[in-house]
Amino acid sequence: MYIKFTGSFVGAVAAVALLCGAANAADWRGWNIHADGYPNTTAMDKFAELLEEKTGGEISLQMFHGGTLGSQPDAIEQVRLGGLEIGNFNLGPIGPIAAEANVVSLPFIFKDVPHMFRVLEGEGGQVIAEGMAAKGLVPLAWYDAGARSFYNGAKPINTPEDVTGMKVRVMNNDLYSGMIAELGGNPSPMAFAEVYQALKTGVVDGAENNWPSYESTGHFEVAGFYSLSQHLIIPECICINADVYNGLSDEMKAAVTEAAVESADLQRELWAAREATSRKMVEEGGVVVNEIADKGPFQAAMTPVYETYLAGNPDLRPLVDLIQVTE
Ligand code: GTR
Repeated sequence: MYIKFTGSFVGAVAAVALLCGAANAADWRGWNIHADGYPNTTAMDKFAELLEEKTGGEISLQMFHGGTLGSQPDAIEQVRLGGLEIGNFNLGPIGPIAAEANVVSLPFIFKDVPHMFRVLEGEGGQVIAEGMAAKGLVPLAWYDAGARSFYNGAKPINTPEDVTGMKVRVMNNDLYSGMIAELGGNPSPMAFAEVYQALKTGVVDGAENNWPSYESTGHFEVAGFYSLSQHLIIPECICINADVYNGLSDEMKAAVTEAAVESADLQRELWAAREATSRKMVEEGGVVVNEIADKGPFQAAMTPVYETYLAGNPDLRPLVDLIQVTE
């Protein structure tokens, strides 16, 4: 068989793999919380396809969607320990493990999604990625998860006082519990899969999430007031077990990263479209969308959350400052 090695690096890898057969093939397993048709699900499937293609079949990835392999905090541990190789994770539940990554969970830290990506693509992203890698999770690429806002069944939220006494589901992260407590509410950390029932049965009064998750989970059916607080803009990653990643040749590392970055490009495109369709869908379903005229009081109430974070991580003040001065 004659194979011409003049193509791209990826072509060369594929050719070498062909010559060697699939003897060294690695079978990876990946975790994702979302349902079929969700941007992340489609993009992770694309990642699996690209991974196989770009490594010439040396690496294959079987994706497990819909959180079938467990809750997000458990899956993060699994990837850190090597029980799973890959996950599409929100940085929220990674924050308690890697303090650098927790910076993105400070309410109102990012002005908007483009600001978040500018930070991630610069020195701030480097610091966050190194902090995560030191804890066993290497981020290969960043996904978009939009902005999170409050929703509940009883009334629109316009001021922090409207949250007073309200039981609000949050992801597992003390910063989020602190955020709700500073607004006068009662935080209720809970797995994503349990939120629908909790809202329906009144175990919680409200929750917070982006448009696509609010819609795809059916939360809008049981909590019909969506108030645009946009208090959190949290990135997501395609994250890989650090030992698995570090054990790859430079060529394989490049192929794996290239597949992740192309998957992220697709995810961000699909995300933009889905945000609009999800919003339209829930509005047609009767959801009352509430613009908050002045988000200032919500932001002002977050000062103690920043102080707690910085008191526990004084060395991360430059990272917070860097994000705040990034245009
Ligand atoms: C979604 C996110 C999930 C999960 C979920 C939650 O927006 O994509 O990874 O973090 O929110 O609220 O638990």
